[in-house]
Amino acid sequence: MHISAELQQLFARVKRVLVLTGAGISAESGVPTFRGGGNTAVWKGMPFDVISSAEMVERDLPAVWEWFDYRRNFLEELTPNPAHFEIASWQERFAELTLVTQNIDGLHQKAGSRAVIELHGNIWRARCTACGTTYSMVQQKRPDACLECGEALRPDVVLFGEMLPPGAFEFAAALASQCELCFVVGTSALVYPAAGLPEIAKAAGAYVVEVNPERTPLSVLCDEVLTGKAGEVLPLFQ
Ligand code: BJW
Ligand code: ZN
Repeated sequence: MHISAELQQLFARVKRVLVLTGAGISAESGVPTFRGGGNTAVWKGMPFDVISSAEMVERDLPAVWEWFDYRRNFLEELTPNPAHFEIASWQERFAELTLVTQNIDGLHQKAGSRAVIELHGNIWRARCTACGTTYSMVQQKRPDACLECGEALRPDVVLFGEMLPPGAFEFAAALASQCELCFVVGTSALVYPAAGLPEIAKAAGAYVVEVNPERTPLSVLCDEVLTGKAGEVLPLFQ
């Protein structure tokens, strides 16, 4: 693994850094990724883009809950890996560090990252389908129905065909257009609008670095591609 002299110098002097992460950063913690790696998520014969869709919430909410309850159970035992910890340490290193994640697993927060911009929600929260009240499921069960209005609850995550949390992308996009260095870690960069953030950073003049064992559609746009696992590559910046 070779980190260029240019990147090392930038890393030592820049003030504003943005990191976009995807499922690959949690792979070494034991979280299956969505695409590729032979570990593609399937639930009772349904590919994840069928079960994790707005349509399925309408059609069969109990099945959606079964799938998310199963995943929360599985995630409970998992811990952050060196990649999560390295990024958490960057909060102290840079004047402004923005961490934007597509992950819903909460492992960045477990590693000590604060103010994580979660574009696709969080698996540890439920949300009322009618009034939007949210309920934490961290070490507690969700109520059977909304305590405010009695309507059904759903996972507070962004499924295919749904809008991102209001303002989250716009906030991240504004920071992407101001950063000097942008890391794209462990994402297949296929899902939009998240995959648009490095494009915004690049267009605004940032140096864009990808960390991934495989190439992605973003690789050609990147100034540097660090081919390898996040948990092995990121600690090299220490
Ligand atoms: C490692 C590693 C290691 C392995 N170290 N790396 C423009 C064109 C066409 C379509 C659209 C468009 N704009 C929007 C859309 C529609 C859609 C979309 O993007 N579709 C594309 C697939 C084409 N987007 C949406 O629907 C979004 N909403 C939206 O745009 O609202 C406006 C709107 C509404 C209605 C109509 C149209 C527009 C919402 C997207 C929500 C995504 N939700 C999911 C599921 C969450 C719930 C759940 O978990 O079940 O989020 S999908 C899934 O993909 C999940 C992820 O966050 C997301 C991204 O995946 P990610 O993180 O990149 O993971 P993988 O598995 O794909 O890749 C892993 C990578 O890691 C690989 O590259 C490996 O090589 C690598 N890796 N080990 C480092 N150790
Ligand atoms: Zn409600």
